[in-house]
Amino acid sequence: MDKLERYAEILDSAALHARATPQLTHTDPDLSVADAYRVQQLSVDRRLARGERRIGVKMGLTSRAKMLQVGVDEVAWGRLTDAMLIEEGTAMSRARFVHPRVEPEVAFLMKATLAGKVTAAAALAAVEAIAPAMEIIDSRYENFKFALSDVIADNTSSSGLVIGSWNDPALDFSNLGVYLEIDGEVKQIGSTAAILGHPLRSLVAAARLVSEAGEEISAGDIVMAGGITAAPNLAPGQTVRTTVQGLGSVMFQVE
Ligand code: 0L1
Ligand code: MG
Repeated sequence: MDKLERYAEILDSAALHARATPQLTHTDPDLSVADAYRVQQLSVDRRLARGERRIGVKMGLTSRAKMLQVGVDEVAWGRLTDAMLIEEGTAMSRARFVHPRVEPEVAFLMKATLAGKVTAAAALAAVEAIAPAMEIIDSRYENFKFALSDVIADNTSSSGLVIGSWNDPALDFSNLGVYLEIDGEVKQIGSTAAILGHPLRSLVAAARLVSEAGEEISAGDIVMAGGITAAPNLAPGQTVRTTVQGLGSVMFQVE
């Protein structure tokens, strides 16, 4: 087993058993972004080998605040599988995660292939529908701390997603108000414009980055556009709801 395969096994096992692991860059400070994406691919391959199905991709580090926090000026992406889906209105088990947090997002459902360098108009033409959504991020690293290569290798902390009702993408979704409530109390307020100025820019970036990895976004795929606000911690007993102006609400519970 080579080094990158070993890293993939460590991260996959940490996710599977909900046990935190030390940052890879603590012992391998020169781990490159390219090698980190290879680790991500190898760890997701292990999920697929267990029977999980690829359902799309997620974009991460899409807001200025997150980029500044991690010290980068490029977005990152991760791969989504069906095992990460949490049905809207149901409960997720806190025990399956290391230290989960929730991000309000919007999700795209694709109706056509999107690959390479595309315009925003071409990206929009490939969208079947848009929905209010939440991503559950759960870094597999101790104390939720990582460098860029660490988080990319860790599938950009991707661990769960909840999707609300699908809407016609013809409505202007560039600057919709968003709020995240926990137990009926508003915890975060933002706008879809926090996603790179317009969520379509995230889709354009996704098409480019996924192509650079030799893959594509296909019809039927879900693309999570990226976090809109800071991500609060999740704890058992909470009811979590995100509302996106004009798109509706999406909720889940934590048990
Ligand atoms: O989806 C995201 O923007 C999160 C990317 C990874 C950084 C984090 O875990 O906060
Ligand atoms: Mg996210």
